[in-house]
Amino acid sequence: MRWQNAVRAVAIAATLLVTGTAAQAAAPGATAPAGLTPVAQNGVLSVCGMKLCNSSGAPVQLRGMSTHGLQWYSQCVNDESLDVLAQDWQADVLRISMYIQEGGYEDDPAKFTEMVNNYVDDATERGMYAIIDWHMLDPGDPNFNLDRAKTFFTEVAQRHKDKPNVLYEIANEPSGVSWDEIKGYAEELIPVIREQDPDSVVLVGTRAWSSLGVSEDADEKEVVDNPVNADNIMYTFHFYAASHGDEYLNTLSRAADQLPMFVTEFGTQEATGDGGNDFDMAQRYLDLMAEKNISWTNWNYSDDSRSGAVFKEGTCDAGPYDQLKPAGEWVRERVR
Ligand code: IDC
Repeated sequence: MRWQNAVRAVAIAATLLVTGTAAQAAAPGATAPAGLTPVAQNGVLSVCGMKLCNSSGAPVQLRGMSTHGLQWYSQCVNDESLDVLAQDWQADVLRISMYIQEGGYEDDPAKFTEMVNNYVDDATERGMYAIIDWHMLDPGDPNFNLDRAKTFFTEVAQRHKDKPNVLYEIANEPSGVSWDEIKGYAEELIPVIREQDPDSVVLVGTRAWSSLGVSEDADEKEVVDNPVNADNIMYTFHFYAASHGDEYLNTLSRAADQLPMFVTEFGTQEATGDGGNDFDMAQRYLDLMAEKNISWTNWNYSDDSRSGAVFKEGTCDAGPYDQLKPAGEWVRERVR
């Protein structure tokens, strides 16, 4: 097996070498020069104004997929399925979704940290960006997991600080908690990450399941008026097209002119991740995100029975990874 490790090391070195020349990155949105991966093309990302920009300072829109919870569907995230995501889907980014509760990180921190680290390496080898998603969900107050988050992010940021392609998402979906509490959490945790990795982009969840407050009768103003005190950060917005209509779409549209926004989760179906697809509404969101250069990852890259899991049930038993549900067909076309 030692030669395989050697091959792997050479592959990583090659990726980094190409990335090193990313100062001459091609215009974003333009077709990538043959053979250049998204990371080789764009290098280290940073927030410039309200946008995400590449190492030459030009706005980029990343498009890709989120895994399902690693405690349930890591069998869907393997060498073969990641090759499909990188090469066939031509995804720019993989969101690595690590739940904290529900059988996730809190039960076995070492195991889940190792899993995340390996998936970051897998994305890196394929020239994709990697979002490390701290998938807190219930309880909805991110401060509940603050100590765990400090431990975890210290470890992963130390491990990946020299890579050009890692983004840190510090709170998937806060709920039942004020923006002040979320902001306080972010201002405690971000310096912990920056101490290890000073220049990576950090993504901050917003109130009410990352709806910018809309699902709890607030809106983007509370963030605009009282932003997190940190540089190089973006705020997240999540939507499920069959549940979240114009009020949500308009909020995202307004917010994107005043705040750096990243949609780290969306579905074409209901907020349960299941039910019928509303492709018309989903397309309106995609058009808006294209127009405003809002990056996105779709939920989710698994073969769960729900309509929002891209693969047909049983796909991950043995592949191949071309057995897509309707939502999978639709989103693959749009990632490409
Ligand atoms: C869903 C999963 C489902 C799981 C449930 C509770 O698909 O298997 O039982 O979470 O953990 C979100 C969340 C995301 C949800 C998804 C669909 O971030 O964890 O996944 N969703 O309901 N926000 C809005 C929708």
